[in-house]
Amino acid sequence: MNKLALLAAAAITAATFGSVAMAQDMETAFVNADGNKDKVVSYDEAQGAVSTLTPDQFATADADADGTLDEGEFIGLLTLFGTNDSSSSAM
Ligand SMILES: [Ca+2]
Ligand SMILES: [Ca+2]
Repeated sequence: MNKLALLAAAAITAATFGSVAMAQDMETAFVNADGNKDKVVSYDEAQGAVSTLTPDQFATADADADGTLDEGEFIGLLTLFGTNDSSSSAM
């Protein structure tokens, strides 16, 4: 019984740390995508992170329609794709 409780606690811990790590991944992905470090990701920069990105998808993620993605919008874009694609899209 104690072992089960430990396993449950470990699972909860893993889930908690997993989502924190994922948030940090998203932040890292944003920093990596922002090639010129102006704190926003242009369409070209976003394509570097998501090679299959279409203008429509970019426009969907660009919530305030200013033509660039801020960190929240970029994370929204990654969420839209349901994946952290930054490692697998390397040429
Ligand atoms: Ca930029
Ligand atoms: Ca925007």
